[in-house]
Amino acid sequence: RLSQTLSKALNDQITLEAYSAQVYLMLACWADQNMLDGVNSFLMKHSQEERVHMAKIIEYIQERGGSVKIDAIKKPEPEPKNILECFEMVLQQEIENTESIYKIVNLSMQEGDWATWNFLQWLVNEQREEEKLALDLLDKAKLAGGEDMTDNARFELNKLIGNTG
Ligand code: OFO
Repeated sequence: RLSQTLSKALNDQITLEAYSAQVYLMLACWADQNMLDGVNSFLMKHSQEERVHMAKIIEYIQERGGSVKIDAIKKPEPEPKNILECFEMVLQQEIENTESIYKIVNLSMQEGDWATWNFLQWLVNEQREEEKLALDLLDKAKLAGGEDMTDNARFELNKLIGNTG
């Protein structure tokens, strides 16, 4: 059975994953309004992935006899000013999420709750992949010219990122 401490930490993580999903939604809508439809579709898909993470943590808490309390999600802001800022925000969000997950991994280790430790390894791997993806997106946006992107570069970047999974 989950300890109170781990239950609280996992509940907070649910809120953080929900917040992540909102950040991606906010960025996706910004992209849509800035003629970045490929970027928009990538970010929309990713927002959905964050909700999947949230749902998996909810299921895990319930499976281990803990209780889930759904909390408020803060407003994601500010909107980015350009594509580089947009992907910087993606990277920052992922780094913060990784740090939070590492703290829970640490807690599970201190308690010798190996089931939770084991469950969290899946999230640790997800975060590693997502941080890498965010760094790649940033590189692609820089190569496309960053803030001074030509229309042609914008077109190519949209195509490229729209096909990124
Ligand atoms: Fe939920 O993985 Fe990103 O933040």
